[in-house]
Amino acid sequence: MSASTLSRFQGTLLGVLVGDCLGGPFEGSKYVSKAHLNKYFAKMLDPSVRLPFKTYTDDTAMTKSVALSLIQCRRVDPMDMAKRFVSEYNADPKRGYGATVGDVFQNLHLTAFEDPFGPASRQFGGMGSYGNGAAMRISPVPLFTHSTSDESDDLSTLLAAVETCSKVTHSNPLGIRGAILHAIAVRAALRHKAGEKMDTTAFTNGLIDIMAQVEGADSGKAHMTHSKLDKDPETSYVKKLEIVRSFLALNEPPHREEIEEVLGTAVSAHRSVPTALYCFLAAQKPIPEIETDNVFQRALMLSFHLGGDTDTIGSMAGALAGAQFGLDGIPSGLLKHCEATKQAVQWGEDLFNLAETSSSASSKGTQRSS
Ligand code: F2R
Ligand code: MG
Ligand code: MG
Repeated sequence: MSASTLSRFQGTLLGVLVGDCLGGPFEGSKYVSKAHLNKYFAKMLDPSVRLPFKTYTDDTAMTKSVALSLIQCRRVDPMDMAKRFVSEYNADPKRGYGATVGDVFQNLHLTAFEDPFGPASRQFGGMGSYGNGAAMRISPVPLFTHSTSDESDDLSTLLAAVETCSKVTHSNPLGIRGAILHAIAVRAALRHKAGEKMDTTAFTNGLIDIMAQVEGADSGKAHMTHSKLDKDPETSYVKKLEIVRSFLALNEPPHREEIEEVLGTAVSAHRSVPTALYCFLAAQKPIPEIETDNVFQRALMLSFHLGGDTDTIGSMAGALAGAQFGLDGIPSGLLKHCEATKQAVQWGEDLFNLAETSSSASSKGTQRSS
C-alpha cells in the first residue's frame, strides 16, 4: 500500500483525537457562535499564543483500546477489547464517559469477563444502549479490514467486525447501526481518490445503499422491533441520510437550529452519527462565516458550532476528514494543543502495517480473521 494510504490511516486516528480534544471544552453547549470559533482557531494557530493543553476524553480513550486490541490480537477479540475498556476506564475514569457505560464496565469486571456481551445486553432493561459510544470508537476497525484489492475488500467482514466490537457495550440496534454507518463512511473516505473533488451526493448515495441493506437485513431478526425503527424517520439511518443529502443540495446551507432539530446533536447514535457525516460533507466547500480554507478545520468548526455533543461529533467528522486528506490535511498548528498526538499517529502506522501484511497474505490466499 502507498505512503498516501499510510498518511490517511494516521490522519483518521489523529482526526479522532484532534476533534475530541478541541471539541471537549464545548460539549453540552447550546451552540457556539461562528465568531467565537473563528477567534478560538485563530488563537490556536497563532504560534506566539500559549493556551492550556487540551486533554482527550472517552472518545479517544476507547478508540485507543480498540486500536491496541486489533494491533496486538490481530483479530477482533471482544474479550480482549472488554478488558482494555475496563482497564482504561479504571486508570482514568474522569474522561467524561457516558452516564451508564460505567455500569457495563463494572459488571464485566464483577463477572470476570465470562461473557463479554452479557452486561451490555442487560442495559436499559434489556433494550441495550443506543448511545454513540460504539460509533465514536469504531474508526480503527475499517482501517483493520482495509484492503487494496477490491476482490478481498469484503464489506461483510467489516460489518461483522463492527457489530462484534459494538456489542461489548452497546447492544441496541440503533447503537450498532450508528457504528456501522460511521465505519462505512470512514471506509468510503479512505477510498476516495486523493486530490479529486468529492461528489457529496454520490458519497451519500453509496452509504444509503449499504444502510438500506443493513436495515432491511436486520428487520428480519425476530426478537427486535427493527421494522418499526426503520420506518420511523427519527430512527432510520436511511431516512437520516436522505435528509443529509437534501441539506447538501441546498444553495444556502441550513441554519444550525434546523440541523439540530432534524439531525440532532445528542449523545444518542441516531442523533449524532448522521450529523457528523453532514459536517464532514458540508465542509467540502466554504461555509458562510466560517473563516478557513481547510476542510478538516471547517468540519470541526461546523461540528462545534452546532453545540451538544461537540467532542463526539467533532471527533467523528475529524476521522472522516483525516481519512480523506491524511496527515497533511490536518493543520499542524492545532496539534500542539492536544494530548497524545504522537501515539495516535503510531496507532495509524501499526494498523497500516497490519493491513499491508494481510493484503499481501490474502493475495497469496491466506485471509485475516475478523
Ligand atoms: N458523557 C458524555 N458527556 C456528558 C458530559 C461529560 C462532561 N463533559 C464531563 O466532563 O464529565 N460524553 C460521552 O458520552 C457519549 C458516549 O456515551 P456512551 O458510551 O454511548 O454511553 P451510554 O451511557 O451507553 O449512553 C449515553 C446516554 O444515552 C442515553 N441512552 C442510551 N441508550 C438508551 C436507552 N435504551 N434508553 C434511554 N436512554 C438511553 C442515556 O442517557 C445514556 O446515559 C459521548 O458523547 C461521549 O463523549
Ligand atoms: Mg467524550
Ligand atoms: Mg461526547
